[in-house]
Amino acid sequence: MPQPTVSTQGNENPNNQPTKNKGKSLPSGLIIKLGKFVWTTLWQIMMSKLAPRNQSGEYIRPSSQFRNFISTEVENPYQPAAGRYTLYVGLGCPWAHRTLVVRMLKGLEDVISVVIASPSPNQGIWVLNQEQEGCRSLPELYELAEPGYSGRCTVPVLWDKQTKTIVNNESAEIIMILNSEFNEFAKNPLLNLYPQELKEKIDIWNEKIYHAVNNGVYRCGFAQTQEAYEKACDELFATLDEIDTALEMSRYLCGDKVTLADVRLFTTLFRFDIVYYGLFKCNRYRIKDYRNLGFYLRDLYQLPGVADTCDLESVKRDYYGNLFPLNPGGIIPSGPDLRSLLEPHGRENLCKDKALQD
Ligand SMILES: N[C@@H](CCC(=O)N[C@@H](CS)C(=O)NCC(=O)O)C(=O)O
Repeated sequence: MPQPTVSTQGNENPNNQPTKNKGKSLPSGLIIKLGKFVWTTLWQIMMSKLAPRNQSGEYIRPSSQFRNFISTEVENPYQPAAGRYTLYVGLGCPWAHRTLVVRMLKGLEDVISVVIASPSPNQGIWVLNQEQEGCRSLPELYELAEPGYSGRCTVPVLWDKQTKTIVNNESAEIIMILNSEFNEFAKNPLLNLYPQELKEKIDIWNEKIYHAVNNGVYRCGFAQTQEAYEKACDELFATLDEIDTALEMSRYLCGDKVTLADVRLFTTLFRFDIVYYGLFKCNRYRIKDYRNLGFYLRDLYQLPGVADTCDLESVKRDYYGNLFPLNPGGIIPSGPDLRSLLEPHGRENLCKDKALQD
């Protein structure tokens, strides 16, 4: 392939001889020391804004501030209705992704609208792809909902167009609302992702998986000391081992039916080999290296409509392109190839096969 010609004008050193003006440049040891000092100081300042930490350097995720529910209870100002509520999401965000998956599985695409936000690399905020309610960014929307709001402006947001406010900005609760409160309008009202008889099991998995996996990958990536990173990493991979073992006997986490526990795990697993393995240093194993997790991920990816909620390019762009302190050069990797997610997973008859063997 022809190489572009690079002008050497004013910088000629045709024989690659050592230059004579060596004495004029700073000694390289000093440059390295200075560079490290400046960069480490800046890194610490930027990380403290990006990722609140405790004294040990462990990432502490702030809790969500808007925690109302939609229901038919008479007193509740937030009644279920078609066309009244909007989900604000970022396609890279695993928490927002959960809400898109449940909206899709329940068949709520015509009932709850979606507005997409994208991270603005220089401002560190989510900007809306189109103006909504007179707002161009998520901080403006939060300000409209609660004047003077000073917390973090995160996606997902479940927005009420009628009262112009945020009903809820906690994905774990939004998916429960979507699962149970819109059945009157849903295409799949009979699908219950949080059935009474499995609640206890689902809650146990959720708690474990939130701490060690969903938030665990962030605890690895946003750790600000070696010890904090190692602790998070040990917990993450111990839990992935435990899940992998459980999936040997069971098609989904709680048996042969998909539940909210699977949805919550899915959006982290989908991003794992793409971003967490490299950018967040979760690199002991990839999901595809496990005996069962890789096929389980395929199984969930192939559920009707789920692949349409997955946007590989946005995931790569939002993480590698915007988490500046973790990837200052901003280079977005070219892989991985995700075509294998569409290949057979072979888990259809797992519960039945195991039952026959026992
Ligand atoms: N606990 C929240 C977490 C949401 C969250 O942290 N979203 C990230 C995007 S992946 C965000 O919007 N961060 C912006 C910020 O923290 O300023 C949930 O599950 O809904």
